[in-house]
Amino acid sequence: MKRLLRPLLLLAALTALLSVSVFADSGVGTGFFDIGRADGVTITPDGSGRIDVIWGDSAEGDTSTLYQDSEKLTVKLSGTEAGKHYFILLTTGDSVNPTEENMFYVDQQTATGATTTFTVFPKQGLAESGEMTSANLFITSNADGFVTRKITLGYANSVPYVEPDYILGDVDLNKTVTVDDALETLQIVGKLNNSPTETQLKAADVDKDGSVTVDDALGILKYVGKLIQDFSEIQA
Ligand SMILES: [Ca+2]
Ligand SMILES: [Ca+2]
Repeated sequence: MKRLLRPLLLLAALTALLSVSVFADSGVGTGFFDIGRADGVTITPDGSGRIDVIWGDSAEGDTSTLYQDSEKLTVKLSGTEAGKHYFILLTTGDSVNPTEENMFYVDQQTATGATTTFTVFPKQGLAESGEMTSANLFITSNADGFVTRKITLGYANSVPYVEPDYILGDVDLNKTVTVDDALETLQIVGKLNNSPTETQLKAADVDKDGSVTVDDALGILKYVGKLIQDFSEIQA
C-alpha cells in the first residue's frame, strides 16, 4: 500500500499543477498597452482598468500592461508657458517621421498656465481586428528651449491574451505587493529560503535582468513606497 501511495500522490500533485496551467485566465484585449514615460508628462487612459497580460495563447512570455477598452488618453504636460503653443501628435508603426498614412491624431493647445491637458482620441482604429501596433506620441512646442517628448506605446484591437500566473513583485504569491515580498526576496537572496518555486523566482525578478538580487528587493520597496509607479521604471 505504501508503495502505491507515493506514485498516487505524485499523480495528484501533477494533475493539480496541470489544471492550474490549463485554467489560467484568458481573454481578448482591446486598448492601449505598455504606455511609456517622459519628463513632465502624465498619461491617464480611460477604459475599464489595467490588467497584466501575456499576448497570445500561452502563459510564457513578456508581461504587458493593458488598459482594457481604452480609447482616449488624457495627457497632462507640466511646465508649460502661458501663450505658447503646444502640439501633440500620435503616429503608428516604428517610423518616427509623421506621414499622412501613419498619423492618427494631432491637436494643438495654447497654454493658459503651467499645465496643459490634451485628450488624445484617435477616431480611426489604430489596428485591424486581431492585430496590434506600436505607436509614438510626440509633444512639441514653439516655447524657447522646449525639449520634444516622445512616448512609446502599443495599441491592440481584439487580441487574445493569457493572464500571467503571478504578479510581478508578489513573491509570496498572495496577489498583492507589500513589504513582505521585499523581505521574501531578501530571504531568497540570502539563501534563507532555499526552495523558492520557479513562479516565485519570476515574480521576484522585478528588474527582469534574469536573476534575483538585492536590487530586486529594493525595487519592490520603491514600488511599495510609491517612489516608482511601475517596475518598468527600473528595467533596462
Ligand atoms: Ca505578496
Ligand atoms: Ca533581478
